[in-house]
Amino acid sequence: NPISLIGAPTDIGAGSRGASMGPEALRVANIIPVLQSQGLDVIDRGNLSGPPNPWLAPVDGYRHLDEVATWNQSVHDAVYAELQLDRLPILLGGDHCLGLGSISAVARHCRDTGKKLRILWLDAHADFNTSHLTPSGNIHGMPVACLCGYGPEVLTSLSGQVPAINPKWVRQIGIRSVDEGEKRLVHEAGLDVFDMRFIDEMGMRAAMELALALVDANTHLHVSFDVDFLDPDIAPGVGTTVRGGPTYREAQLCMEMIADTGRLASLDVMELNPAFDVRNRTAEVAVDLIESLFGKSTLMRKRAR
Ligand code: DIR
Ligand code: MN
Ligand code: MN
Ligand code: MN
Repeated sequence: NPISLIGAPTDIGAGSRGASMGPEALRVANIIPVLQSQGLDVIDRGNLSGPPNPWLAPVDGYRHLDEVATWNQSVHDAVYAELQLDRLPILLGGDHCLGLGSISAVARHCRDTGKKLRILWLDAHADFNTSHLTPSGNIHGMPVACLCGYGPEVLTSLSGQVPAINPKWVRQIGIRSVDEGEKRLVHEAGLDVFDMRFIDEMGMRAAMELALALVDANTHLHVSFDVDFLDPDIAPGVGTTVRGGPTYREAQLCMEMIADTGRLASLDVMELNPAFDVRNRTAEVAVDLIESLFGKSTLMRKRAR
């Protein structure tokens, strides 16, 4: 399908400022020509707008809940409109709280069309906090929980149905930072987590084979790529680095194996924070990986798997 880029320049759900500059950094790193070089038809819809970041302390366990809801509603509407046009939306974040609006739209679209939804959540973090569990009040630590129905109504109901998704549809890859209470809820909800321990022991290939095992011709595959998924050695430009992430090669393999399914139908590229970056190199690594995700491979391959 043809691609639509949607910029969401905000850091409304994050713990540090600067993810609002992410969409432009990805454009500067040539995301559009790189996708075009893969033979794809690309339209840049420009940036959404929304409330400024008032940078206030949390209230009842949430920072900026009203503003987060407003931003997510406009992300939802923009992503849903592209899906209805049979286009493949790429959300350029922005912090990861906006994965909620994006995936709520995808869930609604899958309900409309009878598609099976699978979500790959590539992240250092599980993003499964609630207002009671969160150590920070930052809503970028809560989108997966909200999608699964754990959260305030204004965030859980964006897709038109609560919960928007079943936790069994989610595969998390690269996880290495989960808060104490969050850990319990992840297990209780039954998320499928391929954490760094799993990847160390079994390898990225085995993790991705299992994560993609049930993807079939009727599957809408959504990838939510938090750039802090990557090891900070190759991706310093994020607000919350966590040591011990996937290397450049492991991340490439992850993207290539997703591309091989041919089922990628929507994408979020989130948490890129140019204020922490070094000469835009994290944006460039992210764009390299996106190129693989959309089918770049070194040689023509006959199912090497
Ligand atoms: C931490 C950090 N778990 C929190 N979370 C995220 O504040 O909830 N950082 N998502 O990117
Ligand atoms: Mn569709
Ligand atoms: Mn993260
Ligand atoms: Mn995240």
